[in-house]
Amino acid sequence: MVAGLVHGVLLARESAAAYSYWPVHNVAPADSNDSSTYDASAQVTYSLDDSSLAERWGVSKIEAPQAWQITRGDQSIVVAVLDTGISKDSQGLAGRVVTEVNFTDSPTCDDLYGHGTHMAGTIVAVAPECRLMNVKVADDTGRCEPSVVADGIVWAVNHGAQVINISLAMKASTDLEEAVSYAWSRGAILITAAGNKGGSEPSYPAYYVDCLAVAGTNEDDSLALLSSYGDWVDVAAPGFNIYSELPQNQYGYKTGTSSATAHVSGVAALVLSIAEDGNGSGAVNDEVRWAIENGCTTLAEDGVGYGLVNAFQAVTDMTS
Ligand SMILES: [Ca+2]
Repeated sequence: MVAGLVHGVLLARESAAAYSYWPVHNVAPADSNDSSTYDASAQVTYSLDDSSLAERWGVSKIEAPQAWQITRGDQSIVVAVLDTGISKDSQGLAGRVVTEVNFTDSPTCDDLYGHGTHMAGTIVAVAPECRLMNVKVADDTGRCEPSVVADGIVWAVNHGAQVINISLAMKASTDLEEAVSYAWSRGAILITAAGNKGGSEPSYPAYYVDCLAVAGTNEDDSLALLSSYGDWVDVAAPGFNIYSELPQNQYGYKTGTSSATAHVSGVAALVLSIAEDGNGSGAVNDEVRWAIENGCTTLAEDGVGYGLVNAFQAVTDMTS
C-alpha cells in the first residue's frame, strides 16, 4: 500500500525546527460549547493576539494586515475545512465554527490528530471576521478516502460554504471530480494543496481545473521544501514553519502545502466578503478567483502559476 495512492494524505507536518518547541499561550480557558451549531445571528468582533500575529510570518508576507484596511472579512462568509476536524478548545477558534459534520468512524468531530485545527487557525488569522465549517473527512490517524472527501465537498456546498479548503492529496477519482465540478457550479471556490511530493506529478483534487492549486513557499519566496509544482499549479503561498493553533489550546509550527492552502482560503474569504458579480454569471467565485490570481506577485520559481498570493492586491482588484 502506497500512501497517497490508496488513501489521501495530509499535507503538513511538524516543522523540523519545532520538534522541541511548542509554545503554549497563557490564556483564559475557552468557553466549552458542545453544540454542533453556532448562533449565526450573534455578532462577535474577533481580535488577533498581536504576539501570535508576530509569529505568523505568512500572514504578513501576503499583506493581509494591509488588506484589513479594506475588509477583515464578513461573518456571513463560511470557509469549510475538509480535514481531521477542528478542536473546540483552541482559544483562537472558539465560537468560529458555524456547523460541523463527521464523515469518519471517529466518535468526535474534534481534531484528535492535530492537522485541521492548524489549518483553521491560519484561515482565520488571514480573514479575522469569517467563520468556519468543520467537515471531518480524515480520521484520527489522518487517513481519508476520495469518495468521502467528495461527500464532504457536496455536504459543505449544500450547507452554505462559499470557500472549501482541502489541504489533502489523493488519487484521481470520478466522485471527487464530480464533487469539485458541482461545488464550482454552485458558486463555491475550492482552494487545494499542490502536494508535498516535491515534483510536478499532479495531486488531486488540486489538478482539476475547477480547483485553485496552491504551492508552498519559504520566507524568501523560494519554493518550500517538498512542495509540488508544475504548469497545473495556479498560485503559491507561505508553506514553511507556519505557526498556528493545535488541539488542547496549544500552538505550533507546520510545514507543507497544507498551510499554503490555508493562507489562500483566508484570502478567498476576504475577497468574497466584498465580491460583486461583475459579469452577471450568477456567482462570484469566478471574480474571486480572478482577483486572487491577478493580485499575485510573480516569482522567479517555475511551476508556481501566477506567483505569490497577495491579499491586499486581491481585495484592491475586487474594489477597482
Ligand atoms: Ca461572476
